Amino acid sequence: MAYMNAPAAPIPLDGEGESRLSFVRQPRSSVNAVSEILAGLASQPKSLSPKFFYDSLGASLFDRITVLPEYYLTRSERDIFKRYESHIAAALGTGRILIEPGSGSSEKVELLLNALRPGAYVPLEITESHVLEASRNLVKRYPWLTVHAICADYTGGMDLPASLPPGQRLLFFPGSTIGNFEPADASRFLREMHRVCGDGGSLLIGVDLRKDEAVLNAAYNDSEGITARFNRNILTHVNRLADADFDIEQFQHMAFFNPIESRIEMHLESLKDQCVRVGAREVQLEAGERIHTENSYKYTVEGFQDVARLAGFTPRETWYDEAGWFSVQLLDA
Ligand code: AVJ
Repeated sequence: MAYMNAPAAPIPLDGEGESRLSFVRQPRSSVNAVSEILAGLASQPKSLSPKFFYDSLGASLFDRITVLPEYYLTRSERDIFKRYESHIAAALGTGRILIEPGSGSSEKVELLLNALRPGAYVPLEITESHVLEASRNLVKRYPWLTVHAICADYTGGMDLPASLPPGQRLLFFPGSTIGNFEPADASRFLREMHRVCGDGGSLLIGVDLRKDEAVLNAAYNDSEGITARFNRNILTHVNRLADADFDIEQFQHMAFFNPIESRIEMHLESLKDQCVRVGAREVQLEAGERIHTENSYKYTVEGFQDVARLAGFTPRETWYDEAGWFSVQLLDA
């Protein structure tokens, strides 16, 4: 990759911390977004990648989901980080090179920064404004912290700049984002994280667990309808990305637990026979036909550890919230 060897040029900062922040950017691939959208809508059943949920409205709707009474995932994980902060830090030691794919606003890592005291923090985030704002705030708030920010789509693999400081690596992948990956893609991504970990590296990962179906179904069908708005907003985003004319009023949110696949599925169900223009193409939908927008796999601890072992990891420790609904797992590369 061309960007791999590009020097990490320090970006200008007004305030303090400039010398502790560098930034590199992977060449944009928005052309691929359009062909990915078209391919998904041409397949049977129709689908859209959940990564298209997150335009700025989608990101703020997701933030509202995380504080809903029914959506326990974020709360449970935060409880684990707070409660076991010192255990996690003791297991990992300080001075690690802390790498976070899909870092967003870097909120979660802050819960562990003081305890982990990493040698450097390396956030990888597709939205440049998010990674820059988060990184600027971090170097201001943590005067000892060095940040190497990378704007990249990690789903295509992680090509880290050769200029990263040496040291034992810690990959941080919270939020049960791994649940969005199909089993084959989860295996592939775990192998990729194993490669990036290198010798002596570790992975700290948040994994949502299989539980009572009523709890799972409620978490994705909240009474305020925020998840429904989040789901339908993918069409608004696709309208902009691919010059399409979806009318979100003509689609209904649908989310349910599929026990055979052990996953929550989200779909958008067409309320009528309709024809939608997507760029130069036309997409036909029948009444009741669905567009599959997300899977959120729910693992058992043992089931996830088996997958991780096949990717080369050795499970070391697992921490749970009080209800035992969510897990944070430490795996050695
Ligand atoms: C961010 C992928 C963990 O699957 O629970 C929340 C996204 N979708 N409500 C999840 C989501 C619907 C969330 N992850």
